[in-house]
Amino acid sequence: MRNSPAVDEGLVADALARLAADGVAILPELLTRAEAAHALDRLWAASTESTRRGVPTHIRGLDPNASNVRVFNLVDLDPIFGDLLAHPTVDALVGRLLGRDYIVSNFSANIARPGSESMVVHSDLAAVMPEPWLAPASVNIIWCFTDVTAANGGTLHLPGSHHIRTLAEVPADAVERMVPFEAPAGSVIAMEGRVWHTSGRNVTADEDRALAFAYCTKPYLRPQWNFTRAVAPEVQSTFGPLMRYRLGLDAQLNMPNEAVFGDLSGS
Ligand SMILES: O=C(O)CCC(=O)C(=O)O
Repeated sequence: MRNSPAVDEGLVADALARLAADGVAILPELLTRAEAAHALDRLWAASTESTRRGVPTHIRGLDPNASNVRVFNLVDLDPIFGDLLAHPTVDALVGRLLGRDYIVSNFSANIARPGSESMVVHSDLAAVMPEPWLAPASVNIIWCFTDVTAANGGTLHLPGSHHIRTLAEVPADAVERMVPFEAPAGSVIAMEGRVWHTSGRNVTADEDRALAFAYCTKPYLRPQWNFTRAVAPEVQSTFGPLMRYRLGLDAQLNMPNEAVFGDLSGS
């Protein structure tokens, strides 16, 4: 992943079209199965380290039971996650959807193990911005480290719900109308922030579903994660100017509006 491939322009254009139409897009197999399996190993190691540091992997109120394993602060725990944030095709996609001055709001994982149940129905934009939700202002870039299926807890989402503007417009039968994501390991699922969704139930006997969620937003939305506080200085120092900007590691925040200031990324 350190030597990432060039931007796949066709994939980006196709994903942007599907995001506009449906609110979701699958970018198949950006990682090989071997790379996805390696990322999964790193995620379990990160989970062990996070637990050792005293951060619980089950958050009461977020998931109904402890079969959902949550891992926070991925950027601090392993360099592989910073590499994923910088993946050229994904970076191009997010930049064209939200503007090149987008920021990373959060990067965490949810491993749905057998027996996991659905969380509360929500949209990710509703978590960081009051209604009305009128335009794309965030996108979740979901890295699939395992195959994702209806049975193993593929995220249930309501296609087209990026057109919902207020809480009052969320249909009462939203959950019944939701469909699961299905994608092979190594894929990225791009889910626009206005899409209403919930985690699926993992009804398999022995299959984990491991997803890492890189939540990206317009630069004026306060991030969910304070990377400056959460990421160790020696890890922060490994990032170049663009990633430092995306993670908000420098003194200035909420300044580089391209329309006013031009391209400040240095690229
Ligand atoms: O794990 C999933 O499928 C969805 C998780 C989610 O929506 C969340 O953590 O906010």
